[in-house]
Order: sequence, then structure tokens, then C-alpha cells
Amino acid sequence: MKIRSFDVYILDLPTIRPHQLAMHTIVSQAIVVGCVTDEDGREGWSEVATIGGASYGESTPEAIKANIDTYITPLVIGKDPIHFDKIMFEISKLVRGNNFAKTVVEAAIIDLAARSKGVPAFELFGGQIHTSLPIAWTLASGNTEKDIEEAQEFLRQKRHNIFKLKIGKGDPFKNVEHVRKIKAAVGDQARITVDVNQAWDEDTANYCIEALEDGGVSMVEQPLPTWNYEGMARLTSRFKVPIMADEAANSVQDVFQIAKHRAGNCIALKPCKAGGLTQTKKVAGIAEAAGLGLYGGTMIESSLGTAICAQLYATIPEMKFGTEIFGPLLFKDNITVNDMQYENFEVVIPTGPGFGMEIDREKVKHYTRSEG
Ligand code: MUC
Ligand code: MG
Repeated sequence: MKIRSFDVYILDLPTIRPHQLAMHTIVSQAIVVGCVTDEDGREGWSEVATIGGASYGESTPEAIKANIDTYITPLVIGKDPIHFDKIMFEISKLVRGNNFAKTVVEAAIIDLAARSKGVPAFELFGGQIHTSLPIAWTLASGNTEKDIEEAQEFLRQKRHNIFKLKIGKGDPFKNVEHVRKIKAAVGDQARITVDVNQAWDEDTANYCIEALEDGGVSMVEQPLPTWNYEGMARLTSRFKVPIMADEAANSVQDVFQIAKHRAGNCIALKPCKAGGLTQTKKVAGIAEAAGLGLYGGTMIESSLGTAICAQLYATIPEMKFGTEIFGPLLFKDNITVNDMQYENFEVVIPTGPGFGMEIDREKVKHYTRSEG
């Protein structure tokens, strides 16, 4: 069985409400979708999501597509998909960085390999340990009252009892008040975490984390810029509340440095950051060996990318901080025929062949960005 083609599409998916982060407000999310075919006409599909062009991270959707088309696709044609590790090793020798692009390629090849064997992709990663995992929702409407209403509604529906608040935008002191009001409104019914997305300097972080800890917040994600490992280490040793590395934990090597310098006591996993599923398992191994807690992160993927994360996270023994793979719930529409299931405060791991999602070609066509 040999790979015959690899195609890449950029899609723009509208959200149900504006989603406000420190650097960008998402009203339409750019996702990159990959489709690999073999000589028998079988297909494998994959997705990564990007946030706010080049404002969140270095991998823009346009660069992901251009680098796959130009540099990676020629390296996969003619290869056997079941050898996805060997293929990715060969790519790594000729393509530096480009972790999002590598993830699109690896995940599509894994989907194809698993489908050709008629098994879920998690069977290629040692099997499913979890059938469902805790699922956080991000409150990021930009308005305290709306966020409280949203939280109360999802508690009532038994959809989420962990809420992550995006607080990097605007006055840090007002943001702390916003968090404390939400925590006071939900009380012991829900855990509240915050994601600062690199927006604070160390002095601001020292002041604000003390107030957040006092207000009952149970985790603080990426308070400082990615480069400030020493600052993250100081915050980690000063505060009891866990400090999570997200944007700073951008590769297997980053996570080793974080573990070595204790620049955080937990790690947000995302296949796109590590450069694929195999690399993410390595990140999880380093974290496990170093006693760092793990969190199943998201870049806010649609159902396809979410299923990829879900199936991988299901093979990791301990996800101490649960997951936040809520992407499909934030979009107005879906690009797969079936959808992810959420029930009893958990995300259900899909179990169909490949990553368990059946692509809706019409929807892919409809949301694909027109060229030029
Ligand atoms: C991030 O930084 O974690 C995850 C959830 C969300 O609302 O934004 C993303 C990115
Ligand atoms: Mg984050």
C-alpha cells in the first residue's frame, strides 16, 4: 500500500459567539485540513487549528499549507502509511520546525493506516485507556455577566464543571476581579482555571496570582511570555496553585527543559505543538517521568481535529487536569457527518475506524477559503 497524494485545504469556520483571548478575538477560526490517499483510493483525513493568524504562534494557516505542498508532500508520496514513524523521522531530517504542518501530515497518514486495518487509531498507540475524559469549557465572551450565565447553564446541563477563563486582555487587576466574581458565583460546583496567554510580566504575575489563589482559582496557565523559563520557575516555587506551561511547552525538547528547571508544574499537551501524535506521547513520557501533571489541550479544532486529540489523550495513563477539547461546541457548523459526544461533564472518546470521524466533503468544500 503506497501513498498516492496529499492535499491541504484552509477552511474558515464561524463561531457561535466571539471568543476573546489576550491577543485576538476569534469570530471565525482558520483550520488546516489534510487528505491523504493511497493507490487503492482509500483516504485519511486530519486537521490542525490556528488562532489569530501569526498573533498566537508562528504557524500560520498559509505557511502550514505552503510548507506541506512544497517541502513535505514530495517526501511522503510512494511511502507505506503503516510506517508513519519512519516517514516522520525522514521528514524531520529535511524539514526543521513546522510542527503544525508535520501534525497535519502525520495525523492524516495515521488515519489512513488505521482505516486500512479497520481499527481506531488509538490501537496503533497501545490501545484505549480512557473511554471518556473530563472536559473544561472556556469562558471568553469578554463580559462577566454573560460568562456567569454561560457557566450556570452548562452546570445545569451537566456539560462542564471546569471553566477556564481567558484573562490576558486589558487591565490585569480588573481581570482578577472578573475571575473572583465568577468563582464566587459558581462556588464549589465548579473548578475555575485561568489562561493568561503570556500577557503578564513577572511583577504583575506575582500580584495577580496571589489574588487569584486567594479567590479559589485552581490552575494558572502560561502567565509569562514563552521565553521566561526562569520567571515561570520562580512562580512555580512561590505559589501553591499549579502553574501550567502551554505556549512555552512547544516541543519535546521544551518540555524536557521545563521539567529540568521546574518552569511549571503541569503541561498542556497539543499534538500540533509537539509535531504530531508520536511526539506528543514522548512529551507525556517526559512529563510523567518528571512528575508534571498533564492536561489535554486544544487549539480549538473542529470535530475532526478534536477526535485526533481525544483518541491520543485516551492512550495516556493519567490526565491529572482533564481536557479542554471543546472545539466542536464553539462552532456554528461541522465538517464531519458524525460529531463528538459530550455527556456528564466528560468528552466521549470516538471509537470508529481511524480517528472515528466521517468527513463531510460538501462542508469541506463550502468552508474552504477561495484562493487569491
Ligand atoms: C490556549 O492557549 O490554550 C484553548 C482554549 C481556548 O479558549 O483557547 C485555546 C488556546
Ligand atoms: Mg493556553
